[in-house]
Amino acid sequence: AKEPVRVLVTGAAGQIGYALVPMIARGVMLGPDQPVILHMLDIPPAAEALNGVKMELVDAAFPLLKGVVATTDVVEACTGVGVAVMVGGFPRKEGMERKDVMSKNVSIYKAQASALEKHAAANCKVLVVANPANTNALILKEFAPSIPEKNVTCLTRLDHNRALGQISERLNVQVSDVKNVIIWGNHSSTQYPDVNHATVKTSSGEKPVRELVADDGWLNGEFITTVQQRGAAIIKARKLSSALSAASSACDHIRDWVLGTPAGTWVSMGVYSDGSYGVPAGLIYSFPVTCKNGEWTIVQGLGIDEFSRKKLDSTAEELSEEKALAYSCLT
Ligand code: NAX
Repeated sequence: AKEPVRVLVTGAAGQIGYALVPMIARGVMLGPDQPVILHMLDIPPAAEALNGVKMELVDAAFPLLKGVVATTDVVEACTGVGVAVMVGGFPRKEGMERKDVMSKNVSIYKAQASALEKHAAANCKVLVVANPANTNALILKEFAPSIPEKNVTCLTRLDHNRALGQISERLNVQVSDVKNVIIWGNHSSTQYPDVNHATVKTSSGEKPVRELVADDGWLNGEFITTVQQRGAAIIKARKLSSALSAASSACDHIRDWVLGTPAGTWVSMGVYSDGSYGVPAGLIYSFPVTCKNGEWTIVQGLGIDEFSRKKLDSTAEELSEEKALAYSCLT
């Protein structure tokens, strides 16, 4: 039998946490034959609720779940973890300045970076979900210099899956037959959902999404804004932000990273830019990636037309500004 992997979920008493921990305990993230020990971290005001989640995990009697640590102690939470899913953060409240929210998250991610660096398992893989996800991941990377930069990523898979979902609804095809959309850039409304290389599996082979949809007006307009604004649409409908879709996409992100992407398929991940596609190096930016042997690689050589170029650049610009703002909070 395999040794259990310790999986950290921060912000585990929150609503994404509540959807995510049972998925991990069922093997959705690391596979149906991989035992896990869940490490759940939250802050003292949420300690009692966190303990309630632990009680429910015990009650659900998950066969793969070999232990649960529920704690408000960052060191205990980080010790020995092989996967860290960072969902905890400081949300933007009404009337708050962007800089104040950034400053709170910078101090959270700085502290948690140090704890992970000192106490996590070697080669720990980190996924940041909490917003501003790209910039929180960048801060975590900066303050955990001994964690390889390849191991620090942020979640844009939810946006990627939303794009697949929109194409599948529009064409009335199975979502599993749609592939190779791309989310470029920031997990924010400046992200660029790109279908120029996306295909659909049909009875007569793979066909480009552009050819099947045959409506560039929709693809260059409403499709993009629907994906960009989907988070806001969910809040409007549910009075709460996306949770089950975020949790499911976080599992997809880690599963593909650890177990590999299928041949001929890429996914979107926020990763440390090496300058590919003219994106400034030193940002955490969402790119198309393939994964093999536990490592992601940016897909190279895709054509970028003029329309796309502008969108890649403007989301990069926003990330550069966020980075500058985050650094201005470090005193
Ligand atoms: P909740 O407010 O329900 O949960 C957040 C939890 O984090 C709370 O229990 C809180 O006590 C805890 N927390 C706060 N500070 C902490 C700290 N320093 N250490 C540990 N835990 C801490 O929010 P939820 O709806 O679960 O969303 C969590 C985060 O995901 C938010 O930042 C949200 O903006 C972000 N999202 C990111 C998405 C993505 O695709 N990247 C999509 C969904 C979501 O909006």
